[in-house]
Amino acid sequence: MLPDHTETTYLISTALADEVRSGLTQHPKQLSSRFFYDAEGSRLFSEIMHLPEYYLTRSEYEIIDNYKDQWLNLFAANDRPFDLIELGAGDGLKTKLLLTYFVEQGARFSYSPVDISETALDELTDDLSNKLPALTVSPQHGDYSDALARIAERTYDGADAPRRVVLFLGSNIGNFTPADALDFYAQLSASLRPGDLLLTGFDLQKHPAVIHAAYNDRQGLTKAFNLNLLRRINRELDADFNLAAFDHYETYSPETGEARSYLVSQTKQTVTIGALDMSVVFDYGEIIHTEISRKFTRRQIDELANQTGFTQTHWFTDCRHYFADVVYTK
Ligand code: AVI
Repeated sequence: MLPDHTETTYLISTALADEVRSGLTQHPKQLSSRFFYDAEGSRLFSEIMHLPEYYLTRSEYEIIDNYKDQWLNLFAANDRPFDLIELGAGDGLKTKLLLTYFVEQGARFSYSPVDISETALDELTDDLSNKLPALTVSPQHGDYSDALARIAERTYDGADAPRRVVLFLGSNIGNFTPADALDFYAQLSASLRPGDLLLTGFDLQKHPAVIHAAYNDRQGLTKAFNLNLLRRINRELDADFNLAAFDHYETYSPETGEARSYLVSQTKQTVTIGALDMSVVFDYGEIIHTEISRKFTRRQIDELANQTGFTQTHWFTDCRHYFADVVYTK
């Protein structure tokens, strides 16, 4: 039996059950990083964003701070109101900087953060209602396909209809395989109208050692983040993973631009997953692949737009050229 908490927990547990059943019977074993973000996983990721090695957040913060006025001119061109839809908003650390500036400038816009973590979304919404009470916030709990469906179903009438501006910051796109990224952007493109915008944060290829360190920090927070997936499976699917018997291992290939995270079994062991009535045998050193974080070249970013019906119109980068926020126009 699956634990019966709220309806939401039940739905996610069902998705997690399917993932665990299929992922741990494959060779090599794998689990999707989309299950990292329970309350503890979201908390750990917020801490990762402050790590000295995790340059991504600081680089993108610098871009937003430097170009927020240009972004506002772009989003509100011809004084049109806009709907800002943020996919994977998380704790909104960087977006708050943008929202505060837009509100101060008297911009006419609403904000819809979408996130898979209900805790992160509740905290963000509470914080915004305290700090920016005048802002209209419509949070949406769900994954990216729920968000796509919502975007597609929004209908607007009249000459003053808001333009849609979709934000997909933080290199969340890097957690998709190339095929899934193409598919997702093609669907996004199909649900937007001419003139709508998509702004994506891409982590750029750079010295491999800089990238490798970002996913292998000295404090061990990335390790804890990765291992937390096993803790979640223990809690939600009545499993008995011994976290001390698994290690975190990271690779970065400058040839493919992929950082990959693994959990490694440090011993030969059998794990029982009560809710699935299943046991899983791990050999010495056997891995579970848990995450891909892709790093992009400018050419790949151009191609993604060209192949999915967008036109790339603006490119913003930080002073080290580590990260780029790129605007595609529909
Ligand atoms: C959310 N995502 C963009 C992060 C990344 O960099 O791939 C998740 C992460 N994994 C390990 N550290 C951070």
